[in-house]
Amino acid sequence: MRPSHVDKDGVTLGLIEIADSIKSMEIRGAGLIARSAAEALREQAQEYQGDDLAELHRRLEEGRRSLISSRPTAISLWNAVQATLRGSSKATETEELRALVISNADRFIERSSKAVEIIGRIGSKRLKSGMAVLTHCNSKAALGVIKAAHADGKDISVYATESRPWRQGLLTVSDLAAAQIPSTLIIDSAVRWSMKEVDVVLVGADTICSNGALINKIGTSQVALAAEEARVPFIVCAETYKFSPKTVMGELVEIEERDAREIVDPRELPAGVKVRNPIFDSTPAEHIDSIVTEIGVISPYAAYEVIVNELGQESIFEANEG
Ligand code: RUB
Repeated sequence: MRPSHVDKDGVTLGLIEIADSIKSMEIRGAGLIARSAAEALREQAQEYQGDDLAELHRRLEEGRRSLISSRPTAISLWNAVQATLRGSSKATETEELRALVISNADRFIERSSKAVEIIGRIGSKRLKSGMAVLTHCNSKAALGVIKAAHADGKDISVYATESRPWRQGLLTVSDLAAAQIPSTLIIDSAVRWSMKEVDVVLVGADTICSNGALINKIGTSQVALAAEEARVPFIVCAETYKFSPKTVMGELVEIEERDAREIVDPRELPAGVKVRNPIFDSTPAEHIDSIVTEIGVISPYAAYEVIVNELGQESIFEANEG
């Protein structure tokens, strides 16, 4: 009889729950998705107490596939899973494999959390007292910069977009309120209207392509255009594991499209009307002033170097393998 905390394939219910929560967006935001995936694989390795090496490999592979397929756009998820399983094919005993996955996962989670902290410190140097920041959706990395500036005693205020249809802007203003940072919530279509009062735009990233394009919450590209028109700097806050080795190998980023019912109840629509719900978009490098990463402030055109130097040739080879 199989234990109650694993499914018929030996995948832990904890991992299945995490993959389901990523899919349903209970776990959301590219950084958190990545850390949760590493944690799920860690648990998968820890749970297996047998000594069949092939069986542990099989369980990890099942878990890997189910996590990777949970959401298609954020490369942070793929990078986290690859980093957690890196070197596993060389393990010759179950104990060695278990220990490797656990230590890889711990290292990824620690580095990822630290990266957000460092980005906060670096990015806050770009904010001066009295500045108004506009942010889109709900990005821990972007909010980390705002909070770090506030903690340094700077007087910062924030315009937060509602971010339809999931309204992550409400999370953003709650988070800011908890940190006692004044914020103003606006509907997405009020971005251009607000830009005259904004000094800088800070957004997060789901993926940064090798050509420097940013993939982030739908509407980000419109925010960038409005910022450019008003000569307001558009700055991206992104950990290096948001950069995509897959794009180096020519792969295009899949833009997730979700159920139309997230936008509108079909009963409200006349017959025959189609609804589309793409939830990310691409902002070309030319509209981006800089990217704040944990290794410093870079130009979007340095994305390729970040992928090669920080994620390594190995990740580019793995990306080629699929
Ligand atoms: C979230 C989103 C965020 C990035 C970066 O989209 O687009 O800007 O994921 O977030 P969703 P972070 O709500 O659909 O996951 O900086 O927290 O990683």
